[in-house]
Formats: sequence, C-alpha cells, structure tokens
Amino acid sequence: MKNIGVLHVITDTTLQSRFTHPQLAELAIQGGADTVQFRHKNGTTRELIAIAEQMQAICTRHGVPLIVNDRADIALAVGAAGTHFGQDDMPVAIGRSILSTETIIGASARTEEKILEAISEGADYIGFGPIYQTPSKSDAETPKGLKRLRRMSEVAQCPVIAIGGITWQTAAEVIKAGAHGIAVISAVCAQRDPLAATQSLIQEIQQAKAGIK
Ligand code: TZP
Ligand code: MG
Repeated sequence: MKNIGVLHVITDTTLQSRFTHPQLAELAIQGGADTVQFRHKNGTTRELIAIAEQMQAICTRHGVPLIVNDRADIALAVGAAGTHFGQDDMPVAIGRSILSTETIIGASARTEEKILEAISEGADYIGFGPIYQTPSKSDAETPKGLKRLRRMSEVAQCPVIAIGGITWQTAAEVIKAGAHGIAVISAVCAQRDPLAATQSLIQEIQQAKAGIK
C-alpha cells in the first residue's frame, strides 16, 4: 500500500487572491502539510501545466507528493506523484491503465458501492465528503456527517480522506471517526495566515491519532 498523507492541502485561487497556487503550496508545506493538491477548474491546459510545473518543483524540493485534481494528463506532464478523480472525471480503471503503478490515484466516492468500485479499479485512497456544510464547492451534496464517515472508513480497505467544511476545530473528531486524513481548502487558503493554519490542522490530526484528543 502506498504512503498516503494525512493532511492534503488543496490550493485555491477563487476563494482568495492574495496567494498563487505555488505560494500556497510553499506555505502549506512549511506548515506541515504532507500532501498538496493542485485544483484549478478553469484556465487553459498550457496555463495549468505552467502552474503545475512550479508546484511540482516546490513539492520535489520538499519531498512532498503533488496530486493534480481532475487531470491525469497534467499529472503525467509534470511528473506529479498522483491525481485525484471525481465521479465525472476519468474512470479510475482508465487512469490506472495510463499511469504508472507507483502513481497515486485518489477517487471521490460517496456510497459503499462507489467506494468498492473505485478500490477494485485501482484507487489508492478514497475522498469522502462533504462531511460538513461547505461554501467551497458549488455542487457539493448535503453533508454526510461523522456517522457515515465512520461507516465508509470501515467499508473501504484503503485510506479514506475526509473533505468538506473541515476546520482545525473539527479535524480531530474527523480523524477519530475513522478517517486516515483530511483534505481542506478554506481552512488553509482562506485564512489570514495559511502557514499557521496548516500547523494548527496537523497538530490536531497528530493529537487525534496519538489519542491525546
Ligand atoms: N469536494 C467535496 S467538498 C469540497 C470538495 C472539493 C470542498 C472542500 O473545501 P473546504 O473549504 O475545505 O470545505
Ligand atoms: Mg474532479
């Protein structure tokens, strides 16, 4: 099984405009993020490649995996560690057939059936959410809550990364509900100090995993 991070910081330039994707990657890594995900819903392929190249250089320097949201081609083009597919993106099985076995593939899945399907097709981790209400995704479903997270974490025989409305105040309870890790946008990118915000999150995760919280 691959080593999947516990704090995935997803970079975003729509909720805020103070920081670029590469700047957010740098701040998140300095704050202790062990995975960075590049997520950008518009822009040309060339623009996306140019940004992803810069992010890959930062991630390589720090030894942190870069996951490219939606786009296997861009992950391949820049040598990223992995890619993350939603239910409308490239099917996991096809992604697996064009990416190396070492490449991390994450898949969003919201039902037991979809989770098992994604795993059987070769997903290395499951993204599950939204756990709480979130303003960061316009088409987010109704919140799934901690009970469903617990159930899905039992069903999935691979790491589950919880997403959606998670803050430093709720990170510990999410981990205690069985998630391997969390993915966040606003809890880092929309904060005044993204580095300090990342530090708070990783501390909460580590304490929850150590049974201190
Ligand atoms: N997928 C499900 S919820 C969500 C995504 C991309 C948004 C997560 O953003 P935030 O700000 O951490 O709630
Ligand atoms: Mg997607």
